[in-house]
Parts: sequence; structure tokens; C-alpha cells
Amino acid sequence: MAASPRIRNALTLFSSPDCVVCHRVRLVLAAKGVSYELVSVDPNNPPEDLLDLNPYHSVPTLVDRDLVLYAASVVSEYLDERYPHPPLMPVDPLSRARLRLAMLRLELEWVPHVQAIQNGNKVQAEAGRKRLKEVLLGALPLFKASKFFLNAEMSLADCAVAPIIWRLPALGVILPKEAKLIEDYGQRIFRNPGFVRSMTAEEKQLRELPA
Ligand SMILES: N[C@@H](CCC(=O)N[C@@H](CS)C(=O)NCC(=O)O)C(=O)O
Repeated sequence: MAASPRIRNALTLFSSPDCVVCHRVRLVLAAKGVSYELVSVDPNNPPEDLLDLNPYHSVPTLVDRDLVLYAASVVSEYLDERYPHPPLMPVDPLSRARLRLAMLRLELEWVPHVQAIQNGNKVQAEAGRKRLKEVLLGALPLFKASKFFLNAEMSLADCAVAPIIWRLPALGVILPKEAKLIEDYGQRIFRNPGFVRSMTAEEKQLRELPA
């Protein structure tokens, strides 16, 4: 579908102010150093442009001239190919497939708990906290394996993982001491100037940046 004539910039991202999935795409854009127009969306009251462009009305939605993309995985992979430097995927097919699978599992098994905590009722939020803690502890070996998530260099997977780790204190998810390396991993990413650039004012309030 063609982009709406109301969209002024070639590259435009529809994004919500505290959305872990939107943050993932904003982090990819920040890592690439790409400038774009940010359209801030209240998911409960999406603007007409978004209703016209995306049949699911979801954020993040990216418009690049006549191309309209949605689903964070599709948008992130497109951006990595469209702006190849720095590359955010390894080159060999095996490592690429592993990272894609990890990102899929994160979408299916981690993100719904974040959203339950943010948007659910008290019972759903409490269940979300418990499950998110469990999946993170279950993933400890993955955080141990390399400097970044399943990879020696920062990748699209870190762009998906780090926004979740950033939110843990605000979500009320407190990890035990033996999970310190998850926090250490987070701090490595949070120190990156791209991470700071990726955040909205609302997200910056969620915790202190490392010194
Ligand atoms: N699978 C989608 C999910 C994104 C998502 O859950 N977005 C939420 C905001 S955090 C949203 O747009 N909710 C409103 C809706 O889906 O109508 C993606 O990867 O982009």
C-alpha cells in the first residue's frame, strides 16, 4: 500500500512512547545512525494514517517512501539490509538462523509477559512478573555464552533483548543475585550512545543510566 500523503519524511516510524517492541526498532535505527520522523502513537487511539497503512493498526510501523512495513522482526531485518553499516547480523547462515530463532522465541515467550505487566489487570501482571522472571532465569546460559546475546558483536537480537532488560525495575521484576550477568549484559548495551538515542522521554524515566 502506498504511504499516506500526510507523511512528510521519507522514513517515518509510528511508535508508542513506552513500547518494548517499538523500542526494539528505535534501537536498530539508532545503532545505524539513521534519521527519521517519529510519530508518537497512543495504541488505544491510533491516528488515521496508521489505520490506513497497517491492517493490524499495530506499532511499530515503518514507512520508507512507498514501502509500509510492520512487525518488529520484518522492520528490523529490512533496516539492517537497507542500511548495512554497522551490520547487525552475523554473516554465516547458521549463526543468522540461530539469532532469528532466538528473536522469535523472545517475541513469543518474553514480550507477552512484558505486555501483561504493562497492560493487564493485577492478576495478569503478577503472573507476567513471575513468568518473565522464569524465562529470564532459564535463558541465563545464553547470556553467559558470549559478550552480546548469542553473538560476539551487537546484533538485532540485542536490539530486542535490551529494551526488556531496561524495563525490569519499572516492571517490578527483581532478579536474584545469581542472575547478575543479565544486569551486567544490560549495562554494556545501556552505555552505548545509540541506546540513549533510541529512548523516548518516557523510557528514559524508567531507570538511571549507568555512570
Ligand atoms: N507482532 C507485533 C506486535 C507489536 C505490538 O504488540 N504492538 C502493540 C504496542 S506495544 C500494539 O500496537 N498494540 C495495538 C494493536 O495491536 O492494535 C510486532 O512485532 O510489531
